[in-house]
Amino acid sequence: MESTHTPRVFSGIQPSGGLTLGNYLGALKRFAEMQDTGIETLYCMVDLHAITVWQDPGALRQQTREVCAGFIASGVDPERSILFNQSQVAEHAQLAWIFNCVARMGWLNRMTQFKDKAGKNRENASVGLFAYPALMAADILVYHATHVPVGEDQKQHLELTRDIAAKFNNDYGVNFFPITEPVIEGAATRVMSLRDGTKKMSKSDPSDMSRINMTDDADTIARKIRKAKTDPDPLPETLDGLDERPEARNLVNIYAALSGRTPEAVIEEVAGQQFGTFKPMLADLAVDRMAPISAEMTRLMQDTGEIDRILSRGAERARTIAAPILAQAYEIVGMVGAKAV
Ligand code: AQP
Repeated sequence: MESTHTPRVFSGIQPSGGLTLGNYLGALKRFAEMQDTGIETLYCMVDLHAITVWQDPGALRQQTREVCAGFIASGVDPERSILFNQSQVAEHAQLAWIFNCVARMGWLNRMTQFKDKAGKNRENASVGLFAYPALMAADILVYHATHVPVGEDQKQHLELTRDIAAKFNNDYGVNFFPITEPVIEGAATRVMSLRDGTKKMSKSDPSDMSRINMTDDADTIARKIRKAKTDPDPLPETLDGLDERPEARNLVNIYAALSGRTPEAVIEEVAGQQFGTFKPMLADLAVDRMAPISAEMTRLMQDTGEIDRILSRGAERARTIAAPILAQAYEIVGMVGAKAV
């Protein structure tokens, strides 16, 4: 079913730790670019998602503010975009309950992120971790968002969001929720670990050397790239030559995304080079792009009062969109007293 809703962009990031280069290239950089498309943009620190695994309360507060600083330092403008943390807009959790009742156990059982994160000890995982995708659907659909920029790892959750919207519309005989489009674009939709090219770069990886943190200084960024795992061969003539070389492929993709070029264009330039030549080039580029962002985050974090004010202003703006949509959803479902506007 084609959506007839006005285009609106929504996306979020969990404040479950420090931001990584993966978050920057797969999400933040693209969030900033989407502000220039003329479509309304809403961006969220999804703190309710973060507590699906244990978070120390003090650390969670600090991380939420730091992720907010990361958004702004990456070019998300809190005037042009609505920037806020999820828990300040209660409508997300309220709609999530309805979606818990729309989504089927079988659908959630298929989610690979739950399997990965719960690991072998499924019985001990929180109910929230299992129900996570229904809350994510609510985050998006409580704004009738039509476009969601994300990294490759979120594709399955977005398909579930579409299934939930379609089932709700079908069950209640309405065309109320849009069928959201995932926007997964660019050279770095899946940035891989610097220690293992088959694993996603992740803020919760136990090895700090596996990732570039957005708060790393220039020396640390350069050192991590110098030490990144590679193989002994020179870079090939074409991208096909990287098929069985995940670590090399990852570094080429990162270079492409940071320089705003395609991986094809990069491989043409660097064909035949040894990593001894390519890694310093990549390190220079990464430092050039990332160090100013890190410095800006440090500056912004000196005034957490201002960050808190930005978040509550954003939440107020977000609520003006979410409240009437939630009220209409309640009305459709049959809740007495729901005041649809
Ligand atoms: N490695 C990555 N490459 C490309 N995009 C990525 N994203 C995350 N890692 C990469 C994108 O960043 C957005 C926010 O993701 P998130 O932090 O909310 O959740 P996540 O995908 O679970 O990220 P992490 O770093 O792996 O967090 P933890 O370790 O807490 O689970 C999403 O758009 C995501 O695709």
